[in-house]
Amino acid sequence: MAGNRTLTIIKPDAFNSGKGGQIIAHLEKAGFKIIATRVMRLTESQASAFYAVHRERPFFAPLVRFMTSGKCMPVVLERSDAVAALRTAIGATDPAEAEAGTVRKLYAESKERNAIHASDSDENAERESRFFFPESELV
Ligand code: FUP
Repeated sequence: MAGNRTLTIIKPDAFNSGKGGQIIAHLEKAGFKIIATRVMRLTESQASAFYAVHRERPFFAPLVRFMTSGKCMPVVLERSDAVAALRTAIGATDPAEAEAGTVRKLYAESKERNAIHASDSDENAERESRFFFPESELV
C-alpha cells in the first residue's frame, strides 16, 4: 500500500441517517478514489477485534455497542499521502474540536458518535483494509 491507501469507515450514525453518499462525495472532492467498499453490520466480535487497541479504555464497551448498532460502510481509499490527507479531511475525534469543513464538523454528533473512522498509520491502513476486504478486491 506504501503510503497511497487508507481505510475509512462511515459509522452507523452517519450511514443510518443517510449521510454515506454525501461523505463519499466529500472525500472524492478531496481527491480520494474508491478502491473497495461494502455495506455491513459488524458483529460484536468483529467490532471488538477492530478496536482491540482500545480494549482497556472506559469507552471500549460503548464504542463496540455503537459500532454494532447498525450498518456501516468500510471503504479503502487511494490518494497521495493518503493516511495524513484523510486524517486532515475528517478532523478531530471530537467534532467540537474539529476544523470547519471537515467531515466530523459537518456530520458527527459527538466524540462517541463521530461519523467516520480513518486509519492512523500506513501499517494500520493495510491491516484494517485486510480486515474487511480479500486481497483480490485490493488490486
Ligand atoms: P480517532 O483516531 O480520531 O478515530 O480516535 P481514537 O482512535 O482515539 O478513538 C477511536 C474511537 O473511539 C473514536 F472514534 C470514538 C471513540 N472514543 C470515544 O468514544 N471516547 C473517547 O474519549 C475517545 C475515543
